[in-house]
Amino acid sequence: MKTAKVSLFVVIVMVLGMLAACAPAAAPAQPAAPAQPAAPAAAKTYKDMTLCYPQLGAESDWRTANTASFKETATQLGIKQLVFSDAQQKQENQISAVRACIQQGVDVIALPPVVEDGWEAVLTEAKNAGIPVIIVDRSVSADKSLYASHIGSDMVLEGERAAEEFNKMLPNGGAVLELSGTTGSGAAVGRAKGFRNKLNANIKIIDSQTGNFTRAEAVPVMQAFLKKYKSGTDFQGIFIHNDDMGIGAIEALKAAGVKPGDLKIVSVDGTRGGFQAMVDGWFQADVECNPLLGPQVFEMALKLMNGQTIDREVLTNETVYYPDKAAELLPTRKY
Ligand code: GZL
Repeated sequence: MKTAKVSLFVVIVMVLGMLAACAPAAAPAQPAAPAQPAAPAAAKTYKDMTLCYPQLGAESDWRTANTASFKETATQLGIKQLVFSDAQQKQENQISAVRACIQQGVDVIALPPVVEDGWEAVLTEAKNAGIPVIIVDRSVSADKSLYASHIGSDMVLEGERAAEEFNKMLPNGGAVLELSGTTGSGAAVGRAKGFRNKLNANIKIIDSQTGNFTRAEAVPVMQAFLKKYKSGTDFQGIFIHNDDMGIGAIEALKAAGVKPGDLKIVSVDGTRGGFQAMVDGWFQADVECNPLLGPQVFEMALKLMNGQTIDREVLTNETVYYPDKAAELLPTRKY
């Protein structure tokens, strides 16, 4: 019996050995499967967005409409937070507001610069903090590498359009005054440049003073003009860089006995006040400058949050409004 057991054991071992030999060779150890790329992070949405809007001031109806555009759009989109501030037209206040937003770690800064110069340091700080900046409305002179994009009006074109209106209204030439916007602002610099680009040589700009884009500051400037120059004789027209200053100028003109239509006046913005001045015969043209930039800026900001590229320059399409359509359009004006 013992021999049989040994023989059976041997047979079993031989059979197992034969089976093992026939079994396919164990596949060589496979290299570890490459790590699967991590699932892409979920795309950011408006609900994740904290956007900083250090508004430059509240100097005009245009600015009021611009602020409303950002606040209303932020609410409609349901963004996490709109960090809004009013710099009262002081650059140092805007710079402080931007620094506070950098400190807070906002996602995007949308900056409407009160003036063109003096932004390099704070824009560099934002860049070093990894916070993209969109320049809104007026331009800056800082290097383009310091911000992601600029969106706003072509201020030079606005000035050129105003010049073309005077060329049509004063074909035999004449003299005009200029009531300019905030000194050093991209809007005033651009409009003045464009105005001089296209004004016919037979039309002379006999004086230019700033009214800082406000109705209140335009009144004394116009009063001083009227002390120095005789309306209609020394000058036949006025180029005014925004409607608010135009309304201030009208106050001074009325007080001096000037009547609507005595002078050729061209303004900029296309606000309700400007349309009313055209209805009343004071303005012969109003060059559009659109403040309703909120929706586009938030869309650009979300793209930046998701690492998408955006256009480096976005210029708004604008036109020129005239008295013949002003009464009809006035009720439809959004600002
Ligand atoms: C122009 C804007 C100007 C408006 C003024 O884009 O910056 O500032 O023309 C406003 O009405 O005060």
